[in-house]
Amino acid sequence: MAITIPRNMAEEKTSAEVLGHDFCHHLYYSQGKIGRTASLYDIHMAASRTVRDRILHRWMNTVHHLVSDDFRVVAYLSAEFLIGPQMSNNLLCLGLTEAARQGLSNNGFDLDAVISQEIEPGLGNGGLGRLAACYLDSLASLDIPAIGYGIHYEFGLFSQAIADGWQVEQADRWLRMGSPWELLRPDMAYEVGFGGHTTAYTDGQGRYSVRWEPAQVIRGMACDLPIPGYQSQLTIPLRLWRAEAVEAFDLATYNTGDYMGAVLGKIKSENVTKVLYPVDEMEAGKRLRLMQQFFFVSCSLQDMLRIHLLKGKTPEAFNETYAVQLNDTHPAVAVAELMRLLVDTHGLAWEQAWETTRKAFAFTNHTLLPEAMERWPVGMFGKLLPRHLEIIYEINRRFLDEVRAMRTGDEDLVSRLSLIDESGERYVRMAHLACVGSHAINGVASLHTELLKSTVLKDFHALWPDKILNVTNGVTPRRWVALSNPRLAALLDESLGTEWIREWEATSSRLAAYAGDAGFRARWREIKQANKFSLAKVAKERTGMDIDPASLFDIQVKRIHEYKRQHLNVLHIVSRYLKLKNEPHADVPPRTFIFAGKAAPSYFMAKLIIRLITGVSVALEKDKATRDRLKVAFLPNFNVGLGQIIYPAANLSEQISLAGKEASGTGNMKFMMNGALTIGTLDGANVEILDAVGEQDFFLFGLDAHEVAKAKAAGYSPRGCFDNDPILREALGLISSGFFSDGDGSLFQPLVDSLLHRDEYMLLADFGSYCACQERVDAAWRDQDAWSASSIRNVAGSGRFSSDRAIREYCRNIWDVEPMASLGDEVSFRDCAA
Ligand code: 26V
Repeated sequence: MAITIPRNMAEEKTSAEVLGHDFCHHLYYSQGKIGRTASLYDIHMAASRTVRDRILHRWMNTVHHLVSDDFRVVAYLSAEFLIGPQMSNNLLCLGLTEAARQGLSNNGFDLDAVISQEIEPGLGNGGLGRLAACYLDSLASLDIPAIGYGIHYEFGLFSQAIADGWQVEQADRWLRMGSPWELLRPDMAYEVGFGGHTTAYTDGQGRYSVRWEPAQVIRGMACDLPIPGYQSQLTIPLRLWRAEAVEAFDLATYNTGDYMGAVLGKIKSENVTKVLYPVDEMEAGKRLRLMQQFFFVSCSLQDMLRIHLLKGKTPEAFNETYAVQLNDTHPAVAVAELMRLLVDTHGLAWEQAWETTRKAFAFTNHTLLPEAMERWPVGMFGKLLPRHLEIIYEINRRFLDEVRAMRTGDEDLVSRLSLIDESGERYVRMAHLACVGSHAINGVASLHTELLKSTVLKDFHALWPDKILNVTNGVTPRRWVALSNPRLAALLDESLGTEWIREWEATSSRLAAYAGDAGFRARWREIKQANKFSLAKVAKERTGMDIDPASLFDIQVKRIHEYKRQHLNVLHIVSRYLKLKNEPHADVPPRTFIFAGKAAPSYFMAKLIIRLITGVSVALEKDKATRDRLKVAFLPNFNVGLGQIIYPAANLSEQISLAGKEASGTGNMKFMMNGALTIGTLDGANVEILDAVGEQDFFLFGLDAHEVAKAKAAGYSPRGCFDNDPILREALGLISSGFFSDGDGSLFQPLVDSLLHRDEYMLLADFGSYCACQERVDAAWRDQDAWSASSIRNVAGSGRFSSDRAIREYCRNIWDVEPMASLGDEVSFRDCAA
């Protein structure tokens, strides 16, 4: 007999009493503990499970509709999803924060203590992975049918400690306590082949066919994380694949007496999803990285095809069921894998399969840096994926024939466009594969898209003038305002009404009217002040330093990279220090410079930049005469959770990359939404931030991208800047003297030399302009009322940087998908009986 329980019971149980009761149930039955013996870990697990129960009903319904209804689903393929802490976001989405707080408190527990226990999954390097997470949030909140596909890394990005001023990497064991949010599905698994060889044969109907016999097969198991939308009916699955051995134990080997050998295969298979690669210099020889990419792509496409066929559709109609987005080139091998599945497995003709493939895929490019372009040595690629290499050659042959037909005689063009780089050792160019196999290519900010069209993808743009589009990045106001800045959120509720959380793009501009209201400005300042106190407390806990919330908080947080120019920031700090020493009575408002960010473990210069920041921090702290007016703090282990504390506390946002190098930036948007003013170059989305607020509310400096290109073409040499600027000479001299390195004059020499001899990122060219701009910041800061008004106008102007706007553009211009109409409650707890 079916269980007689009301429909959606799991969802209706939202009162503090029932939440508290169910929490106790999980503590007792899932954790095997009672209140007196429960650790914080137990409480956290039981609380998370209680919340997960409430997500499951929407999730089950979403999945039911995804597999049974006839509409196009977005499949977002990304090697990284940096989703951040889940508990507080899930409570926010479900509207359960206060009930959960009360329910726990009724049992003597504290929600904030539970939240602080959570270990965030660090399954991404930075901007690209976090963007994918913001997009899932928007997809779910806008009721767009979607699924995220990625990799279930056992170790995420390393966690960062600072020892003797240096970065030290530690393994990120995010799963050591288990992950309460995920659902493991051992029965949902696909086999993925590697290596071996191909054989051509003629099939029953006389058609040329190819069979691939891989040498190794690895199984991918689905690990699902639910991504609820804000007050929405939808919960999107984030399906991450974990590698497993097909056979846990090789009996044949075991029988020869080789026990260790018998388990070795299992270990090797599991290695595929062991660890996330930190973006380093792109090293083409990383075979395991290519294995990771193919592994997750193959599992994802097999899963999509299974669901598609389950709907009773034909393989060639795959693109009607899925709009597949390639998040950078990491999943680009999907183009070849879908062709293989359609042609080899499902017997489609090449032309038909190609049409389906191109209609299904679209590709986002996230960088212009030449060293970041993914390419694989042909030899390695062919050994690992022999069938895919054949397919790529065939795609290339047909594509280049088309090119030759359109541009007869231009063999230079042909070799520039080719999927294979044959200028030296041969490489497969993944960006070219993605471009050719997609119906749309997009950049991530206006300037970036224009530079794509005029530089790295110039030839493609000439060939297909309508194919390259711009979709400027966005960030979710749920996590980056509502969750991270509850004080501001309360003021916004009061002044704009609560719909700003769902409609940031349409509502934020209404704030501008309040910039002229003195009472409002005063409250605005109080909120910022309180947020600065919160950050100061965290800084004290994590570094032991006292930072003064009354000082201007000038913050640069992002991956450490020479193109992002954290060392330009440092050069200015050193020049400021020299000014305070040379003119002790100068009227310079107190500032605290805050940095955070990780350096790739093998990126020597980036690590040396961290060492310089910590060296300057220590030296300035020792100087009693200046330390109350000038301070530097480096906060270790920047991640999503720390970002949530940092962005709301910023007065000034440092976005100072060399123009033309930062594709978009998304931290710049998070700062802006939280009322920081930006000091920045005309790079990435800074250009659009400036456009949104106007020059009076933005501190602009430096060369623009055209000037950079011109200066480089003219043979830029940093020497001239050095010779002409006494302040710069003095600042570099102090660094070289060992003043920031306990007297060791050689420590920072590689950094100084690189600036004096090459200065690839043109710090010296922008130094003067940057310092002058920082003086304009000082002047502006002196008028606190005007600063607050500008801060309010920045938040007001940030509407277009909501990821909801970005996702609507993808839906309209690239995916051709629409929000789901209201979902029926097709499945519920009641359906459990067979
Ligand atoms: C990769 C590599 C690898 C080789 C050495 C240097 C290097 C530098 C950067 C990268 C990252 C490439 C992909 C990426 O994360 N891009 C970031 O994507 C964000 C979201 O679109 C965007 O806001 C950032 O500007 C962009 O750097």
